Amino acid sequence: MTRTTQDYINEVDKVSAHNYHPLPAVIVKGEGVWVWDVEGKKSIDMLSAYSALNQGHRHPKIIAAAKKQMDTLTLTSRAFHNDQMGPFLAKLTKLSGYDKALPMCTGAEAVETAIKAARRWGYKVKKVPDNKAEIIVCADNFHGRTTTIVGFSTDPVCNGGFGPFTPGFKIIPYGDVKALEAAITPNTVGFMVEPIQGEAGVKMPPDGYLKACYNVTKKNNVLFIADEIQTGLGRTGKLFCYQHEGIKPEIVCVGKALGGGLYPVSAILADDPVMMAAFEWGNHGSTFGGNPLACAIASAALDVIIDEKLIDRSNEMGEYFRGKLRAIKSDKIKEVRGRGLLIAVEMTKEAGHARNYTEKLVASGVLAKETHETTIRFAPPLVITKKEIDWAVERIAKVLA
Ligand code: IF1
Repeated sequence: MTRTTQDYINEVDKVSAHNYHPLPAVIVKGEGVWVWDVEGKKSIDMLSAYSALNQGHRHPKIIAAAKKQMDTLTLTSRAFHNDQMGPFLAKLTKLSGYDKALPMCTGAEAVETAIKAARRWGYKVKKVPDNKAEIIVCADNFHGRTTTIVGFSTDPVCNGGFGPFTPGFKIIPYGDVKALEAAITPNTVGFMVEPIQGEAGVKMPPDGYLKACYNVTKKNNVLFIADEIQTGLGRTGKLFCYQHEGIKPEIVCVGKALGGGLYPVSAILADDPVMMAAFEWGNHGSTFGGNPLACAIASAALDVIIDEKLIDRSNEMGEYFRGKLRAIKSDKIKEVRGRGLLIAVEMTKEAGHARNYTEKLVASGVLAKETHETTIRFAPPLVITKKEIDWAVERIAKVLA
């Protein structure tokens, strides 16, 4: 007997921890912006695995690179060198304009690496007294799920019952430069921020915020740490979202789309004065970080972003998509906002919970995800075409009208 969507969901409910509440689509195949579910239904992917699929599902060049590497060498650990890590990091650092990169696997690991780097730099270079380093973060942040990271989350869903937490973090409101200025002490080593807050609901700070914060950190000898794990690699119409404000953070966290939709690959980027002060032989690493398969995949993932001009596409298609969404006549829509192809439709409070709409969207063939009560996020692969956007908007309009 063929198994239905509900059969799969029932099975997962039985054997998986109940740590997630997925929308009811059981996906079996993906290609470009399209996915097919277990019942053969075709849908357009408007979430892109939270921006990890910027290059689309199973991009042929990335798949080819992965297959080639799988037939050659997959894992050495950092106990030995491999021939893929150097070329990949050379490409990544050249593209981003940083001296060095440190490869890890998940976004949370990159954030943890950035925290370690900032602290070590603080003790060695800024001469902060031992164990006194402070890092400033923003309310409503999302930087990952490790105990240290959820410890400075302001979302009780993320950290409730998981304490005690790592000390050394201060939380200030997002979008408030004065609050940053006031929170800095002689022991502050870093300010970590998402250029646009993804999970908070594609929350965009006031124009000039990043630049003003950057200037404050430079005045006070504090490292600016940009979490570009979601906003980076073309998602917002620049390679990195911070480039919209012409700054150069001391540390950048990248992940998600660096793995080309295939494999978890993350990294931090920094120039020598930070990276060389922070790390020395043996004080950081992982079994899988920088493995040859990851590096071959990530290298191809970067090539696709550049060769297919996905950064420009993100800008162009984002503008087109937002225009189409704004043209939907519905008194339930409060606002359409975003940058590049990181887009949110904010519903009115009266419209009811956004989950009601994402469930209907999924039923109509548009995979999108709500964040919190009133926001629907649309973040398709950057390879999306106008025709595919039109296909989606036709359905979105029906659901949101
Ligand atoms: C989940 C959210 C998105 C991130 C930023 C670090 C990480 C993430 C800015 C950690 C991860 C993911 C994780 C996933 C859901 C998702 C998410 F809704 F939770 F916030 F994208 F919007 N920095 N974001 O967005 O990267 O360790 O996961 O590789 O945890 O439920 P990771």
